[in-house]
Amino acid sequence: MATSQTLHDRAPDTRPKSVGLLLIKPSRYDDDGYVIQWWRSYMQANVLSVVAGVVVDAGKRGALGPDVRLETRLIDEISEVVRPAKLERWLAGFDVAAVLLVGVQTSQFPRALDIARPFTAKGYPTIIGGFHVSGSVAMVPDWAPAFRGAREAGVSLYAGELECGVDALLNDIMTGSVKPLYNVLSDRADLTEAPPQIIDPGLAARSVGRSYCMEIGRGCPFWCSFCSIINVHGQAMRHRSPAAIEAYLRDCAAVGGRTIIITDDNFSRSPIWRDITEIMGRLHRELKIDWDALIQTDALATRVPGFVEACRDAGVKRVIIGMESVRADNLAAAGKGQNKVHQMRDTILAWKRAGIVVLAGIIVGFPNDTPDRIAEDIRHIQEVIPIDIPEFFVLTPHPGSEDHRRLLAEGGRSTPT
Ligand code: B12
Ligand code: SF4
Repeated sequence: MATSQTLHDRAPDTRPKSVGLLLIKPSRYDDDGYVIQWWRSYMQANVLSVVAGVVVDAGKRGALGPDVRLETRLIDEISEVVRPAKLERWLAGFDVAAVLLVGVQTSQFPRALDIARPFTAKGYPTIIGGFHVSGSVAMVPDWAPAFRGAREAGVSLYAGELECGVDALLNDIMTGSVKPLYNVLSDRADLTEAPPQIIDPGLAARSVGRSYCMEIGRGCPFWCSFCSIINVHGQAMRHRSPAAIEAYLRDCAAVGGRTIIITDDNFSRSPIWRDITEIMGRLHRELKIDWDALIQTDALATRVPGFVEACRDAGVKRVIIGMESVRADNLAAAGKGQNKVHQMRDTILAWKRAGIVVLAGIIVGFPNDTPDRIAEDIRHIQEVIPIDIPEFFVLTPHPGSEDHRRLLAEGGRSTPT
């Protein structure tokens, strides 16, 4: 039952003195129902370090009350087995404890619920946040029926960015009054003031190349209809301060971090790409660090004057491009008219001339696609477009995307979870 009590209303001797927050980034099930796990993850989970940074900062600011000891435990299930009994023993060591299921995407939501159940059964407040909840609440008018499973399991949902509602959530955790839903979607975090993401060498060690993710900003100015980013993080480009990014990179370097995954969806559209590449180049010279950085960007990025060269000099070794299709009709259907089929080859060659490995995302399953057309497209890519690593995805209308909204309006159904 929700109350309006705040921590500061309590008599000092009844205030909790220790808080344990268990942060889990769930994996997902494969087609046979097994949890997908790897010895090492492809890259460290950015959202874990961002969410941990926000709660640790709230603790330092006194949002948990005075003299409260906060401990966090971070698990990325892609490379670590979640053992509820062991974790419950950890949670039991605190006056107050809660479980945060972080960065939960649509494909991970069923797994997140299964992880949550043993914890809610023991009475621990358990909250799920991330793109599935945010995208659904943002774009599906009648989203609640699809979340019946969460309601029945006693799991709370959080829609929006944690920076915008962390104090209220922590207060409710501390006072035992966690609500079924938090919706802060009408707010967007001012990232120039945002707490830094934490640096966790333990998590990095569980990823290939001991990678550290780095979030420079959020948002993308384009309109692709399969994408939920624009409807959750928005089309305005927000960014952290260059000084904060420099401090983060220095801290990564201090613990031996060299592999940096820049998780921004579209680095070339970040208003501070020049600052960031300059900082990385400067640290490379000053600290003698040979960065191995990965970026994501759009296919037009090679036309931004100086961008490719600045990335090369900053230590970018791999670029992911959202190529999506080699068919103009597919690109038009996806609202991705900014990608020009006839420019693709030159785009890829520009990156390769700079010595940067090109990974390109290609979507199959557009309305006009047929097996024969897809086979023809693959041949065309092999013969004409010199991508190093093509990654194929099946077009999927994720909640939060315009495709999903339109299909629902046309009579489709959001999958119950
Ligand atoms: C990097 C990335 C990846 C990386 C992950 C690497 C890593 N280890 O971090 C890789 C390449 C592996 C990946 C894979 C996939 N991804 Co991806 N990815 C992203 C990307 C670009 C950044 C994620 C991120 O860190 N964001 C920054 C965090 C801080 O933002 P956030 O998640 O919104 O978190 C905030 C709030 O949600 C909230 N919050 C989050 N968790 C919690 C928890 C609690 C308790 C609370 C209170 C609040 C809270 O606070 C946070 C801070 O404000 C996003 C797009 C984006 N810009 O977010 C796509 C995105 C998340 N991916 C997406 C998809 C579809 C996929 C794939 C399914 C692609 C595919 N077809 O294979 C796979 C799925 C992987 C899987 N295991 O199932 C979609 C998800 C859509 C959806 N509805 O699920 C996104 C949104 C991209 C898009 N175009 O729509 N991805
Ligand atoms: S360019 Fe990428 S991030 Fe931007 S809207 Fe399109 S798919 Fe989403």
